[in-house]
Amino acid sequence: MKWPTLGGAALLSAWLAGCMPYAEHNPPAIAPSDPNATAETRALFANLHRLAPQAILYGHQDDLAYGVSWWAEPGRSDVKEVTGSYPAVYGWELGKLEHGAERNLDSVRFEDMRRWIIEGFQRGGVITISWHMDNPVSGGSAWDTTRAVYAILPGGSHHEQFRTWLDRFADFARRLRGLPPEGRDTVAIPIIFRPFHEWTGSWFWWGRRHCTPEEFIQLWRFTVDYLRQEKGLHHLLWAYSSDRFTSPEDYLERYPGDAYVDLLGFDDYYSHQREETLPFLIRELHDVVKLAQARGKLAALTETGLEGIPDSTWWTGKLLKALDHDADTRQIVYVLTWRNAYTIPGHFYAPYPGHPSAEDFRRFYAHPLIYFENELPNLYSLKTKP
Ligand code: BMA
Repeated sequence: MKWPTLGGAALLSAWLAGCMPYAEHNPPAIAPSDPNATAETRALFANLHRLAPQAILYGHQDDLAYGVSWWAEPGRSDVKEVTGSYPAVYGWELGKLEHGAERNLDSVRFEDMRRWIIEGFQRGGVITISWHMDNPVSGGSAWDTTRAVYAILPGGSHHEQFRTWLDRFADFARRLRGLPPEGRDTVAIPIIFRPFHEWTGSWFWWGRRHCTPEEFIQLWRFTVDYLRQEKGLHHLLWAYSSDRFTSPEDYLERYPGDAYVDLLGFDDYYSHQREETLPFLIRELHDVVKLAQARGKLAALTETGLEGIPDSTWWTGKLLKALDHDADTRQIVYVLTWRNAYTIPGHFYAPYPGHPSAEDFRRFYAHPLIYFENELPNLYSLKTKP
């Protein structure tokens, strides 16, 4: 199959359309924003597009690394122990990689993470990566909101340091190679990369109150260009991921342009909790789906979950109710719940065997719209049509 690429004029019109909510591209190109994306990255993007109307992939953060009562045990997964399948999407987190640390901010060894990423990919799963990177100016955590974005932009006092951080990311990303399903040679594992997430909130140093839209857009574009052009990474799909948002205009406030984004996502840990707030979540789903469709992009609920899952029918009673609300909400390509860290106090977002919501989670698993890993077609080849 021949893939359209973005030339100069197309780039300009893509950028212009990026500034207008719901602007129709005529028709939007179904190709990654990186004209040099690897074959597997193109295949993943195209196959997720094809799957979007019929499937929502379930994802879980740190699924293979630990569960509520175990740590780093080969083959284990709370999700698998409850449903019989691994999740279809694996979320991983890089916080502390910027310092060349051995473990991330949640104590996961990067070498183990690499192994688990390869494992998940080789079983046909989808990999997404977030990065709670420390504050480059103050040296504090991602939650230290000392102004920093302006300082890491080209010409800024901490720009060289930021390049070093991206170099460390590039070294890690380059070593993510595995054998695709039915493949004979190892390839670069396509990654849905989701930096600077939840930017509509102000709890991280890249959040809304701590930088201007122009600074954020500049930071995003620099990051993409640097990793693509200078580090030669072509296995990344870029996820622009807000927190809760109020309108398409609100969502697009810091949109860096179609040439820099592949997936339109948002995180929402709130609107699914009660019947009365579900319409807010449904409206958000509609907005990202329509904005994504107009641009030939993917749409996803990039993070969600009910901490400690105190509602035993939350999976089908709330989450699925929103996802399966109508033909538009069903276009979301994946939903990811956060990590199973500990039970006291409950910081976990997927059930484990014996948890009161386990039975409902199995109903969620069995629903035809929801795909776990064991239902995935080969997403990394264009030969097999899902
Ligand atoms: C947050 C919490 C933190 C964790 C961070 C990065 O939402 O789970 O405990 O350190 O994500 O994984």
